[in-house]
Amino acid sequence: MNPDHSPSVSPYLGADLCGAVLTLTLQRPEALNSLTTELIDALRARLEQAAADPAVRCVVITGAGRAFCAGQDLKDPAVAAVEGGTADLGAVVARHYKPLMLCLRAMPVPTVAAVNGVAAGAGASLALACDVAIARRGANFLQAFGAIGLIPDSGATWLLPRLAGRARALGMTLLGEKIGAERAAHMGLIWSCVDDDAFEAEVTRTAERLAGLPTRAMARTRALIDDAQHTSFAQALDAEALAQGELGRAPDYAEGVAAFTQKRAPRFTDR
Ligand code: T3D
Repeated sequence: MNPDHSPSVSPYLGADLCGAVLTLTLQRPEALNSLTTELIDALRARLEQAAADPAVRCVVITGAGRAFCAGQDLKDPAVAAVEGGTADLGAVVARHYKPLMLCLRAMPVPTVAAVNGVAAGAGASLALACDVAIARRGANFLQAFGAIGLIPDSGATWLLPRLAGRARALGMTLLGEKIGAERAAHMGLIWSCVDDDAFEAEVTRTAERLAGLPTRAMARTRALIDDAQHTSFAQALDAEALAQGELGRAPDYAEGVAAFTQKRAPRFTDR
């Protein structure tokens, strides 16, 4: 492990750098890794640290124990619904969830959600906001918001229709039924559903493969695909030309072409 990543900013967040892959583990298994405001902020701080560290070329987010993340910790005093309903959830979303999700979507390296178990509420948003989501066959996704009188947040209203379409987004959020990993993969919510005994190896294989790719191009690809959801075809072509111009001047392109012509494996180092 890289010593820079050994001290934890929160006892509830593990950070382990193995090669160029940083694994961040939500560590509140007794509460299904539900998110306190402290844990949300710690996760964002770790992501910011990783974004600035050239040694990190891929980030994996996972959960300890049987759950990935059960969303907001409903017992956290920060969200306590006092009688009369005066909890300021808007402030929690704006001050804690929004910065976390923006940071995650702007990472300069690929992100992987290793969904080891249930991903509910904001926990599902966290998984679905990663670039590649891989789930154990026994995992499931739950839009838990409606059952407690809330709307889907942490980007869920943006992510769900884009990933699965409006009808499925509404079905999932209004009915609030658990979606198993296999169905989630068929719906296009996640990249893949993997048998339990093959899960860890598949996450490692995928993360190491992503870490070996030209990360700057990966991050630009994510941004272009997200932006293209609300631009015209012509605007998308312009944005692609601009990005390709920049990437063509970056060292990874020269390395990629050199490796191809010399029939060797490329060594990408840019970020
Ligand atoms: O600021 C704001 O609040 C707005 C932002 C909201 C974002 C959100 O995420 S809202 C949605 C919050 N999440 C939920 O509503 C999910 C609540 N949890 C569940 O529905 C179920 O726990 C699961 C379906 C996820 C799993 O069910 P199951 O039967 O496998 O486990 P369990 O027995 O319900 O839970 C095990 C323990 O974890 C239990 O504690 P105990 O009784 O053993 O001491 C349970 O209380 C705890 N736990 C589970 N989820 C949460 C939680 N504790 C706090 N907060 C949770 N979200």
